[in-house]
Amino acid sequence: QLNTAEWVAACPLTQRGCVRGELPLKTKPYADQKPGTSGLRKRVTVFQQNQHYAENFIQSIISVVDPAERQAATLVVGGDGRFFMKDAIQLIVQIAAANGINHLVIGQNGIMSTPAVSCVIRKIKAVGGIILTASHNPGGPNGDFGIKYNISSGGPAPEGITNKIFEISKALQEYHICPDLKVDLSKIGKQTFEVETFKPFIVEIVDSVEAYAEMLRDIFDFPALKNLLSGPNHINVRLDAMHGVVGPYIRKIVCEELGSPANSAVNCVPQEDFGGHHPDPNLTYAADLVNTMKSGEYDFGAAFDGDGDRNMVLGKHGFFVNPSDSVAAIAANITSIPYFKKTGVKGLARSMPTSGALDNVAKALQMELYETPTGWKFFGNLMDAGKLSLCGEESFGTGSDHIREKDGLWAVLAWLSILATRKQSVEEIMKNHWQTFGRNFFTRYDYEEVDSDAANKMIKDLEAQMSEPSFVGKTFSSGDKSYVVAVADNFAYTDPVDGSVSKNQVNGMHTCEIIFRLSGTGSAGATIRLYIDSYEKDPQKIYQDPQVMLAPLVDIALKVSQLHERTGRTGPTVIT
Ligand code: G16
Repeated sequence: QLNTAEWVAACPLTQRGCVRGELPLKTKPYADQKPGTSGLRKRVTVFQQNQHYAENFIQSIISVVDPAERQAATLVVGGDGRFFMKDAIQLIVQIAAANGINHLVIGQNGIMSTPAVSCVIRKIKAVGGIILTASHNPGGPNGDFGIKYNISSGGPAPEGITNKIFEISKALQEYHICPDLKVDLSKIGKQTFEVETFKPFIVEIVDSVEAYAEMLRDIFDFPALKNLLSGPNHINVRLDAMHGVVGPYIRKIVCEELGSPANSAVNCVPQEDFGGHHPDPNLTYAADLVNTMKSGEYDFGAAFDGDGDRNMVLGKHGFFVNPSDSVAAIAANITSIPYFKKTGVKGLARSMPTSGALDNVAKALQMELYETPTGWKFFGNLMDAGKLSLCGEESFGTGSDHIREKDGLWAVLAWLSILATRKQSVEEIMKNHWQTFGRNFFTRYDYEEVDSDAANKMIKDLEAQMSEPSFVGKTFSSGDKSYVVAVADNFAYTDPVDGSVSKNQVNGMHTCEIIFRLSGTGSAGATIRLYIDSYEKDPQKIYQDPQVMLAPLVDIALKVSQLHERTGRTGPTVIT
């Protein structure tokens, strides 16, 4: 095996300085490159310190593009600006060139949000895209990195393809690379390179925001939004990009174009370590925004995650809109968004642990409702088949069939459209919603980085407990509340479009649902999620504090699972 320098020396250079790529480099396969809920996410050190680790995974992704199609293929590449992103992009360029991919479209300086990558893939009809992000996980040299493959629809690769990538990675003995090929990521325009035996290889650096902004102009009523944000009776907004990728998008679209003052947007310069913070838009990690909103100075607040696909919406005084309620409220007010007037509403969907708030709207408005496993990729098939227009997840994801990823800024403009139409506050809109549809009290407890063996054993024992014939019908009590188990199951999903089956998605007790699930996006140990959903339609009871309302169910869930005893934890890391 040659090291890179020896290999370069042994290979003839072409006239533009690119080493021919046909000569493969030897490597050894890794056994742990199985993509999770959304791509391969690991500590940066795993990518940096293991020889050829990143190269192997990139080669495995590119290997799923049919060799016969590569000379006509365009791939979109972009990331959330985190540490190691630029190194990874240079590797993608070198490996794509050596594998005969013809054309890469890359965001300037590598920056492109996950929804923007999805938008560009669709717009230019690329064969797919590679997104460099670990989403809401922390970044920096000791943080996380991630690589994710999206297909030509613009959506995350479905399990059939991620399994194929995994199989290739486990057997990989060599990869192809042009190690001398370097691109200038800062310069907008086309750079062409000669690669022997292939057509000239084109790398096109594009503005990170423009195509995405153009799409939003077509979806929303920009003059109405401009009036809301900068007209005579404008509202005050506070948008926190959390040093993630969405900063440049907020500045260009919300500030420059819709006229919101520059100081309404904070933390808008993407940083490699997200300023040392956790770029996760929830009540714990976006506490700065929550506290600022409590002052009452702002009417509307929102935070976004590292790659710009998640969002958290707050009203004046920090009124929190639970993500499961957020998608339900958007559905109930869908005519405020011009896009849906054009396309019609084909159906609604939510992931299984997401509360049933959306189901109530679907029922009332007689719309089709789909319940999928966790992971945005499951919505893509339904959208491609023309069955789904609007969907959301409890994990702060909201979006529609305008692209095939969840879309943080889209969700914020959707909410602002509702505010502009209804001329009410966020709190009034939500209270009105609960009066009309009833309220699903919802909470999620996250136990991050617990011991994997303990977490797996807990789930296994829960499965065994639930499959005992006497489990259904059992009564559990906490204080003066008692609940009878009506259903106990392990959620499985058969895709209504292609018939593919996803098993073992969750263990749960439905009806007043208590759900236990292991996260698929962590990078170390295991993260246990406990989800609780309880529906209330009595107007006297719908304004209670969810944590008070749900306390007995939390207590029962902890007793049944022995979660604290088994993990040695005394409480969750994050409560939503
Ligand atoms: C990803 C998926 C989401 C999913 C979330 C769940 O989000 O895109 O559809 O809801 O993971 O995460 P977990 O498995 O940890 O519960 P993201 O924003 O991390 O790409």
